[in-house]
Amino acid sequence: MASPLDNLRNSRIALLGLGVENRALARFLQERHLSFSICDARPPDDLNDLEREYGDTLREWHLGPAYLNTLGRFDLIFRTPGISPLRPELQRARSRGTHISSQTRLFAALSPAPLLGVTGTKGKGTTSSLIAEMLCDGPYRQVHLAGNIGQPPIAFLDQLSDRDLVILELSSFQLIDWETSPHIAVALNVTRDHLDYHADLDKYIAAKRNIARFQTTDDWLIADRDCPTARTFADTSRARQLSFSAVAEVEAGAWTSADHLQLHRPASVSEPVCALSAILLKGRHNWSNAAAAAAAAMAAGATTEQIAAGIRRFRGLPHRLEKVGTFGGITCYDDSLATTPDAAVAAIRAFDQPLVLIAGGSSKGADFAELGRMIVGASIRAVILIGEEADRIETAIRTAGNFTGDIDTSCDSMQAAVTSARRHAQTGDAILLSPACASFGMFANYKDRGERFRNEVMRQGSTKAEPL
Ligand code: UMA
Repeated sequence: MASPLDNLRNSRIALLGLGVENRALARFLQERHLSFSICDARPPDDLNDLEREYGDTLREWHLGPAYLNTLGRFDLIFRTPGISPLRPELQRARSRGTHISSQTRLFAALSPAPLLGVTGTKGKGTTSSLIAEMLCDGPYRQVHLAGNIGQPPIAFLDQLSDRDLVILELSSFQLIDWETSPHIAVALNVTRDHLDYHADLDKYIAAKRNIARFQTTDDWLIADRDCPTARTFADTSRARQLSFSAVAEVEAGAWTSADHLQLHRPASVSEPVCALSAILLKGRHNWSNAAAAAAAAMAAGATTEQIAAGIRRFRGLPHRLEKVGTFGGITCYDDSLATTPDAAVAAIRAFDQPLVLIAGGSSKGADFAELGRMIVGASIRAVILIGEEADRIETAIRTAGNFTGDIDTSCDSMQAAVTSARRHAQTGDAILLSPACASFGMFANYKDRGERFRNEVMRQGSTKAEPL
């Protein structure tokens, strides 16, 4: 059988969408003197100097609105995650014999190191990073963290050996066409998301399910016992199973009791790992992420002490309930990664003090009813709504009941939103950016949105917040 590298050598290759992933793949191909073409919706002016960058290895480029018209001429297309393999143009190319792959799939086929994959609607980045922290002194020569978190793993393929471990944060966009599953798979909560990409909720769940679907009896699946959807992943996996819960004891895996994170090794009894107060991340949802990480690290060979040390060291990731500044007694939190209503609900739940919430953004077909109920029931002094979903969120709040706080839908910039939030907040309150929506339209991405929030908070005179 031809190896994946032989296949590359004998194929007319197109990189479809030249973003973070396919730029890393282009470098990989260039280093091996394998030529490729580039197709991208962006106009030529946005992608200038391609010839200078890729030299002789670049065969053709098809940029701008007609970039999908020529797909049939390639043997092998590496799609960027943002382009669904179910798009009609890709389906047509496939029916003519073109093979559709991706940077992550190629990496999975070539990696000598075992893979630990983490998926779920929210918490993937935090959980993956926490696992890496728990395993950094573990049984591997080196532990690498990559995937949707922003690092394409093909970039470090050459450094890997079978004594390493690669932890991959995997999105549904990446998993949708996987035909293998990682050795250790972690299925976090799965709720409604990305319905602008997937035809319906079942298709979104089916994409995520691929993380476990092709596992063998040598593998491990760690599923969220508190999520009915993630629990069903066990039905289609042949792997050995662990679970985690922030609500009740599990038979094998990790869970949180009233005051401790507990590990339950198979055929043993539960043992405490650390006090819940050692988890430096805000919110109960992060107890669940810590339990998921502990169970995954246990499956990957970490000792209880290594798991506890990882938890104590981990201070969280940017844009996830990150403390970014204070105005006198008012603390500001950037939770820009909360791009779904569920994530914003979890963020609001993490606070004891009154809040001024900044939410809204672009549409992903989300349902805001639960968020509306949460806002009405929580101690929220005001809600500042921005972006195209502002009206739908306001309607959800008004439908949910009698909201006694203010709703401000007049802000058309982050500057105006922070100014309004400051006007409404009182000493002891928190200002929370937790948008419940995607960022497109007003911002380049969630990072840009979070950075603009932080910059605006600093510009308006905040002092830098002490880290957690
Ligand atoms: N493009 C097209 N046509 C399209 C869509 C995109 O031509 O229909 C082109 C764009 O013009 C651009 C290129 O493709 O030139 C970039 O596309 P991209 O943003 O899809 O891909 P990358 O830059 O490679 O980033 C991707 C992930 N992006 C998406 O899934 C949309 C990044 O996740 C990920 O960090 C990176 O690979 C490394 O793996 C981002 C994300 O929002 C952060 N992920 C979603 C999430 O977390 O909810 C799934």
